[in-house]
Amino acid sequence: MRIIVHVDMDAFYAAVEERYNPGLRNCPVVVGADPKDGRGRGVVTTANYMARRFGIHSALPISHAWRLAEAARKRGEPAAIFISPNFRLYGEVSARIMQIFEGRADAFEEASIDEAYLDISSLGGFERAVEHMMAVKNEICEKEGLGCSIGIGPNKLIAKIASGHKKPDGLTIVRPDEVREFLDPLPIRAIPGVGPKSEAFLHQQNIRTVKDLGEISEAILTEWFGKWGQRLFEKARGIDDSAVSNEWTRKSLGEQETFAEDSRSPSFVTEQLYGMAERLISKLREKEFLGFRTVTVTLRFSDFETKNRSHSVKNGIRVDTDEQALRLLKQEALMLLLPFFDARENPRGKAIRLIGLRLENLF
Ligand code: TTP
Ligand code: MG
Repeated sequence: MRIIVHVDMDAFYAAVEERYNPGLRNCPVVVGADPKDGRGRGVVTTANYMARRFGIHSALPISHAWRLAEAARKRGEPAAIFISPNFRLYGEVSARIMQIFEGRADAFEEASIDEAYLDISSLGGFERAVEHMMAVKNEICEKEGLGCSIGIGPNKLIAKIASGHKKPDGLTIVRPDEVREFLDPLPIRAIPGVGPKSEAFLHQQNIRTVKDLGEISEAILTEWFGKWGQRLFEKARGIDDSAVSNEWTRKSLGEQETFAEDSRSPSFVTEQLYGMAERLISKLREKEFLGFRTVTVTLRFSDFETKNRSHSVKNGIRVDTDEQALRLLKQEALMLLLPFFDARENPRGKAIRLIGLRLENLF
């Protein structure tokens, strides 16, 4: 079982400003361009939660933010304080927080200046994961004086949506058997990658919640969005196999493909896998790697059950000097694939929906 965490710092730039300037505490804080008494150009970078109550948020024109702050002040609210960003400071704080994360996870991925994914699967259960993350949250609060929101789930997609679920200072856990009930009622915009354009288009089709989206066939989504439609189909079901890693491009190289129709044909699936093997070997050579040590085959059945099978070759397979590299890779891949066509890995004879091939431990 995978246990994946997404952490997102609360009102990050504004919170850092508050930390280093105690005079700002309990004040609405807006970080961004100079408002110049309402004539300023540029936008809000971020606002703390007090300022957000006035309707001020990231990307809002600073002149607009200034008017909202003035209106609030006239209603008797505290005056908002506008600050120009100190990016160097935010970068330094971010680097220290990332170090805390890195030391507290099996694998870690810096997703942006104030966001990270942690793979903590080795803890073995969600209760222990929650305790662990509460401790990390406390550590960040004590050492850096900052708050964050945390999502814990079976993959990066669910963890990311969960961390935004209760903000600020939130902790949301979505266990594997709760994914459906968690996702269904959410608006489609909650799915990472669904921006204003896709949202407007889907609204026109009367698709508003993730549940609505889940009822649309993959064929239709592909017709509407091309390849992204396939990802959307999977996201609506809470599926995401991507690994938590800062170096996925360097440490591994892979491809996966969802078939136009589920398949039970060994020759068809093998042919697809061999095609990937050929492309991956060329890519590896293109990128001037010398070789790889581990081969992983990912297989998803028609019911979405997904399995990964890996095999490592002791001294690796070299692609720079070994003419046989492609043949050896095909052999490795086939050994990993074949059990899926018999009782060893597929006793009920399910059809195959997706196949993936990944080369890891590159050198
Ligand atoms: P976010 O995590 O999106 O925002 P946030 O941390 O300020 O607030 P919260 O997570 O509690 O909703 O972005 C992190 C930082 O990135 C943010 O503090 C400022 C910066 N940022 C921009 O520069 N421009 C933007 O449009 C956004 C959204 C953020
Ligand atoms: Mg944030």
